[in-house]
Amino acid sequence: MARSNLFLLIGVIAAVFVIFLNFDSSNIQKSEVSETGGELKIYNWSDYIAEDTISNFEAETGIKVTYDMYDSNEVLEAKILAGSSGYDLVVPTADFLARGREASAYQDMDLSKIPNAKNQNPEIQEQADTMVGSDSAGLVYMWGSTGIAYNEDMVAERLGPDAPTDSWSLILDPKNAAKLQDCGIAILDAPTDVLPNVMTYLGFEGTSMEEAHFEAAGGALSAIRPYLRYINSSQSINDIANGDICAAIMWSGDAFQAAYRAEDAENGHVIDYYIPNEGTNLWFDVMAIPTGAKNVDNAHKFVDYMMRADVAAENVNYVWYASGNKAAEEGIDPEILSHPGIYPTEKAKEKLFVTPVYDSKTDRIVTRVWNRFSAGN
Ligand code: N2P
Repeated sequence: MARSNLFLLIGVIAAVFVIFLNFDSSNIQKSEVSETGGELKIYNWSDYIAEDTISNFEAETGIKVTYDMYDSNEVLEAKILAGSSGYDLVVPTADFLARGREASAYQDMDLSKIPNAKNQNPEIQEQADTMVGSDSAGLVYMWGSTGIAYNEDMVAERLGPDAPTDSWSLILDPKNAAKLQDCGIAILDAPTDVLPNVMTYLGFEGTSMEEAHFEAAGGALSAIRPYLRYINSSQSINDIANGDICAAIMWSGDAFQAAYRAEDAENGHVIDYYIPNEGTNLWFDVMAIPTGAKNVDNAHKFVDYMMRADVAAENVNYVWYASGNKAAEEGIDPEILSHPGIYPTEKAKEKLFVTPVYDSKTDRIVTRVWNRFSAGN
């Protein structure tokens, strides 16, 4: 074959190959799009969903989920208020959702696209809606309390049989904190959950927005600051389960997850949780869609999936928080449903309150008091 013909042949073969490749890859892309059903970017609390919920949702819908986690409303709020967080679905606590909506950082949820919204517990949903000032801001995922988790043996060894394992004083009284220092005390890094409860311990209303009450709460926290191992909202689950800390201000479900992890590991640590008799705050975490979300339809599909009774029950059975979903109750482990630390009794409810929506002035006070305490000043 003449050299020029050989080049021509190679050129033709290369061109056919390139056309074939392009044709092939465009086909692959097309079939991926139709198979995947697009994307969804979720930002949720850590330790807040069953292990297989996301993969089951992906398998069922073909939607590709990116799932990131946070452990603080403040971190979520900073991202959402900065705009273009990139998330399609997030789970703020109702007071933070209310503030975010005031700043137009969230869009309405279209409940007509969520048939399983019918499964919601109207009493729970109404409390969140009232706080947020809208009935289409989102659906309550889970709710719970803030209380104290402790290691039965370690605390009894240090404080004796009369340890006040029904009061905030177990941690907030400096005399007790000093005795528990060596086995480790942790506190949630959650000013809007901790400060109001310190106020109830001091005899003020947990719903107070008075500067002097926040200052007093900050002072009480500073008095125990030297005895604290750390201030963090996600580390204490494993640490208390492993016996690395012995008492912690924690959220209800996290404390029960810790108790369960210890039991599972058969490491001999018995972890208990109580709602202090001075009272505590109940909170409601709401699935909500930020303004500017790119995959709004998929966010609705995901919320609808999460609202299915069986899916909601599986999540509760895994994370040990109370569900916003009434229909799920049939599938929830009876031990969880009847546990007063998870679903508080009517009597306990008398002492419970919900942290109010702080205006910007109160928010500044909270931030100042909290920063001073966490810095150890
Ligand atoms: C889950 C924490 C949940 C909630 N680890 C606090 N609102």
